[in-house]
Amino acid sequence: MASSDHIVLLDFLGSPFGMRVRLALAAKGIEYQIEEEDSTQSKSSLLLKLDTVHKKIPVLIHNGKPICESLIIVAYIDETTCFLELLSVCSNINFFIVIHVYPPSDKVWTANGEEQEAGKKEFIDRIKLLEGELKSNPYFGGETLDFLDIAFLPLYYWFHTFETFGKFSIEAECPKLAAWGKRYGGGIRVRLSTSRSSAT
Ligand SMILES: N[C@@H](CCC(=O)N[C@@H](CS)C(=O)NCC(=O)O)C(=O)O
Repeated sequence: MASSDHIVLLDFLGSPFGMRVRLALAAKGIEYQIEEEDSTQSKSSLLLKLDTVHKKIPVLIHNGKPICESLIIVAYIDETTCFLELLSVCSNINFFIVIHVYPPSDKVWTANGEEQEAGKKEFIDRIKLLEGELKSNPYFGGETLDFLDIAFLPLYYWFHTFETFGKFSIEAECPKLAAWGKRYGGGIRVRLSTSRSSAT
């Protein structure tokens, strides 16, 4: 990606998947415009045109070319820039864990009774795996952040929701992970403006 490139992110505020892309763009220092979808309205014609299969945000538009699926977009950003090799230190096991931690997390706050308890147990088991991967490092990448930091951090902003609905403490279950979230999630500055671009 060159500084003259036209980069637009189709997203809406609060989406953990969109947040992955914002984090990757921020980590690389890439300037971009945001085209905000209104989650309370029907899908925009732009989204329907760009993601004809799943019709989901985020979509990154690089010089008019759409790229869909948050982790594919993060990989694409990494491959087309050279400031920081986010993928180089990411193992397959990390990739597997982060993909499989999202589905049970939904059940913690949307389900009830046995289904919620099962989701909670599964979620805690998986974040414990992540806690193990962190070891005693500040980031999953060691001294610098890597793909797993970016792929997982958006879920950190939901920790309070999971704890409130699931009635448990992530800090008690995974103290290192909670500390990682505070350190990394509290310090990062991601652009959250809602300015509309002229992308069509
Ligand atoms: N696997 C996709 C998931 C994206 C996703 O679920 N996006 C949600 C917003 S958080 C969406 O667009 N939902 C609209 C829908 O399901 O129709 C990714 O990682 O990009």
